[in-house]
Amino acid sequence: MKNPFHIAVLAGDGIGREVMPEGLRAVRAAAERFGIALEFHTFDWAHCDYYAAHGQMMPDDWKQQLTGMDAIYFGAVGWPATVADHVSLWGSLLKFRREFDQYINLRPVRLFEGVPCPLAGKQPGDIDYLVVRENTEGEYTALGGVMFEGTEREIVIQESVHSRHGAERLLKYAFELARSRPRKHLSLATKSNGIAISMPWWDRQAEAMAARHPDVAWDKHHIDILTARFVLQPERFDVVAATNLFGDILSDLGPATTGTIGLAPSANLNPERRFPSLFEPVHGSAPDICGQGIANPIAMVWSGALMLDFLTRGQGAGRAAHDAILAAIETVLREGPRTADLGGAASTTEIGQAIARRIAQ
Ligand code: GGG
Repeated sequence: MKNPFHIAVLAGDGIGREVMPEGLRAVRAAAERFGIALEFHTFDWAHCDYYAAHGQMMPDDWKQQLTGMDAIYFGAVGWPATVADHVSLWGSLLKFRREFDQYINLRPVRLFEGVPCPLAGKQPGDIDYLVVRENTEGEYTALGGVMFEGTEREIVIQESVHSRHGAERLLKYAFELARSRPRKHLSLATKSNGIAISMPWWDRQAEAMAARHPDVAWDKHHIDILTARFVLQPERFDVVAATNLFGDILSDLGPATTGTIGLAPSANLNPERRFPSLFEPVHGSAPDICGQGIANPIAMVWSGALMLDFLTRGQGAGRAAHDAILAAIETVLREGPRTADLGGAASTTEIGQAIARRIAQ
């Protein structure tokens, strides 16, 4: 095991700054208990205040500054009152994902005991799946343009990009992940009846990958009915593979069906470890609740658990640290305290402290 692991800490905007201390508290507690040496490096950029001062989200040498880091622990980005959302996102998070080739965005969705489920009749165990989102191409591009701008003839074109390399590596990761799980099932998000070039092509890529994984059962769902099935029949899902935009939408919808998006973690992975991977909550900066100290830190904490697991390749101390964090989350969600999104009145700090106490036990 590396000694120490170097972790870049970027809290970002809004509630990212409020949940980050609690994520660090949990990660530190687990690392201490299981003897994992971590060195944290805090960077005060990749947020909209930096943009206001410098006209860009990050310094020109951001990549050099992050070189040598083993992982990036990231809060949230976006402060639309001062910087347009597409500017802050493309100026920070999307740069990390693309330049560090974090082509897998792994987003677990799980209903916990003690959390009221908005879906009628669903129990923990009925909702327990992983969204594997393609993270570097697809519908997230800045390719296109505007013609006849500002006139009645205005035309906007926005391209999507789907490479064979990108689809193959995403599907290979997703099928292998499905193979490693007890149910061995994969669902592909598609829209091949309406998006008549790229989506039939994705279906064919999935068929080819499925032929290489005969032990994995798979099906495909058009994205419209897939969203309905996430709500009506979530127990059908195990691993869900999706393009960038479809995966983004599904990984907000999924956690909403488990009570709150405040629980949802994510891992932006470069599986080959050529570049640092990035771990962040699925939620954004939430300006509507920022400054009140009521944000749920569990997504940030769980993302920290994914980070420790990935750093140590899911083995030994790192796996134990991950499991201890998850066990502490489970206990706090079952017994309380709770933040406002779950009907409680506890502060962000109180939840973080309660989790850290249980990790240390
Ligand atoms: N912590 C995640 C975050 O800040 N998300 C902001 C956002 O808008 N993300 C869009 C995306 O993940 O593609």
